[in-house]
Amino acid sequence: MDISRTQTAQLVGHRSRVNFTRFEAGARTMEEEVLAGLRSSPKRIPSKYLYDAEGSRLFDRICDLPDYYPTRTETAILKEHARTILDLIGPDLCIIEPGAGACGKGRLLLETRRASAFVPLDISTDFLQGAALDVADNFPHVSVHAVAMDFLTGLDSLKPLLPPAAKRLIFYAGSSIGNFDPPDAASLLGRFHALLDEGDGLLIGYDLQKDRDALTRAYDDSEGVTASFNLNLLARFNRELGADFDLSRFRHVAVYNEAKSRIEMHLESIAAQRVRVGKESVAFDAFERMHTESSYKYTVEGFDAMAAASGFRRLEVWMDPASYFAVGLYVKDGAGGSPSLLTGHGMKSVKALTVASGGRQA
Ligand code: AVJ
Repeated sequence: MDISRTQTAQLVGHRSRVNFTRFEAGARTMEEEVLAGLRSSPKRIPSKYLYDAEGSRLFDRICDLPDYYPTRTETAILKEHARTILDLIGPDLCIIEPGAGACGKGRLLLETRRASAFVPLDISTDFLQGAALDVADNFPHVSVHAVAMDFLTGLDSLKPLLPPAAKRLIFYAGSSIGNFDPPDAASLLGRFHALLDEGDGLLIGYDLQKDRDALTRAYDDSEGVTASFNLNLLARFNRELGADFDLSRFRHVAVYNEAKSRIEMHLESIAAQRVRVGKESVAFDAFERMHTESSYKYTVEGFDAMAAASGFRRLEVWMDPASYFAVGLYVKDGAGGSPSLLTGHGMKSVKALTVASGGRQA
């Protein structure tokens, strides 16, 4: 994807600590991408299209569901350990948060007062601009540079914009890394690595392998919110691509693919049918599925290995008592790592630290 235009604006008034940059991408259109996925076999749709305004609203509701353990578990881990985590990297941090949205989790880190700069990144400007102003108002010691960009393709352009600070910390929360197939996850970690200097950190939340029942409950919740979230894809295509999906003729399916350690969301056609999408008519067999999202579940050892292959060494990992979710702190390795990293914090063994996660016991 090419970055065709850049705008930087310093927002006026007393909020001179806030900058806002927008990279506009010459993206392939949604119609092209969706049709390409519907022509392939098996059919698939890029999961990023789940997150329009309505999808983001539904996702926020998912995060509050009793059946969906990841959000509250990660939040509990961060609340309990934020200070320890940030002190392992350094006293004067620039925190870069890809996919920050409303910056909710970034705030948990800023409350420790270990950061002098905050760089939230999000593809959508909807929440970002307001959230950046709010962060600047609430954290007077922090300068905020919000960047609207597709961080999957635009990170190279970010480096020159980063505010000065002693250390950088990329904070990639919410097990978003789990949405990527392993080669893409590894390449994203590689791009994170390229944005950092030796001794800088990566703090990343990822979901852990666990029993199938707990996993399927989390992705096929009893209140049907995840089903609505998945089906909203079709409603979105009806709204934006002039498609004519009948939502009552598709159903949400969540399956744990144990061989690949991933939850898969699908939309299953309940009957043979044809659907118009843009200029094309797409045929579905009865019970044919479209794959709409994967959510990979890792082991600590597996995640460490992937991170190591991208040049990251783990300093520590925190988990809830049920080992449902992990937050790992990695450092970009290299000769001149920071003194604080060389004096005793390296390579700690896996520890399950006590936090009130509310997660179900496996
Ligand atoms: C946003 C990728 C973290 O995989 O758990 C939640 C998305 N999909 N329920 C996840 C999601 C269905 C979520 N992530």
